[in-house]
Amino acid sequence: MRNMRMSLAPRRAVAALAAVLLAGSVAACGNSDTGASGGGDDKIVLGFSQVGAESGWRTANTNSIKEAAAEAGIELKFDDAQQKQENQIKAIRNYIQQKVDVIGFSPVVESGWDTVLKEAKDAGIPVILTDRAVDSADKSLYKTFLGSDFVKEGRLSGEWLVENSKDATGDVNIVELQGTTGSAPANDRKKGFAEAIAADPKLKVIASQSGDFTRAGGKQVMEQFLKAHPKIDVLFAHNDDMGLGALEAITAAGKEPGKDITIITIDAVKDGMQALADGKFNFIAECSPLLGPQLMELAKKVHAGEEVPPRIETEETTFTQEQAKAALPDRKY
Ligand code: GYE
Repeated sequence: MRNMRMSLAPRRAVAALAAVLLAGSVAACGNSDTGASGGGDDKIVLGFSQVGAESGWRTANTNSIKEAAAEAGIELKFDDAQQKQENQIKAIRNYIQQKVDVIGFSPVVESGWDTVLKEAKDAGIPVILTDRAVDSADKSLYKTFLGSDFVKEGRLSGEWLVENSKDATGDVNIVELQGTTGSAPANDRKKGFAEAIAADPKLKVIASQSGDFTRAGGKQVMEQFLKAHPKIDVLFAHNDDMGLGALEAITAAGKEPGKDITIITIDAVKDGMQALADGKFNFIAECSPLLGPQLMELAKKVHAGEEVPPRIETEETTFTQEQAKAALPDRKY
């Protein structure tokens, strides 16, 4: 008897709770229905996990995303992971818990995302990759990847060097400042560049190290390169910021950037373009950070359950010193 009474009471409580919850969810549905037809609050909520604030490119990218979200009427939850994968995983788990509508995400490194992406998938939350790729074999863990072709950027940089080293006699010694270790742009830019310069055996990479995509990193590693290698002919930096940091080290070592050492970088942010126009850099392969508007379009589409292409590539160009001078006055970032 006692047992029965005890088991009945909770059952009734559970039923009552279920009724309340059901009523609540019906009411919620009702609200969002009226919202769709009558101007209520049915905003799409996008949780975005950003890599960090390591470079001019990243700042422009963050601004583009924030502005585009406001323009598209999308509620943006934004987290800066300070270039740490564990912070990104934490942010994504928070978004899952908060039941956001869509998760957007620029992965700091390529590996190690399967578990958390699976959690998002199981929760029924679509994920959009922007800017950087993941190496997950299971492509169903995300809806699409919007961003640049980093291998191409590396290749275009290498091809320019091959073309402009034709008259050089003897070895051309190249040092390389890599981006963040394990990141898609560092892996791919290195690969594309190496493939292109293989066309000319006198082009030799004599040192290659990560400067973590930052000015401070670029300066510090370039100082080491200059100490260790008396003859450096070319610097290939995986982004403008590392190249800009390296400029300080080169000048401090009594060398003239752009003349004694040819400098090739990637991104084409304003400060990089200024250095190119000033003759301190020699060539930049562009990488566009203005991904916000396309990201918002994609967020709307995946939220509506529409099919989207699995890969969307950003359009970009390259700049010589003369082209930088012409483009600089209109450069927005
Ligand atoms: O080139 C660099 C930034 O992932 C394309 O990250 C991006 C890279 C960009 O820190 O400046």
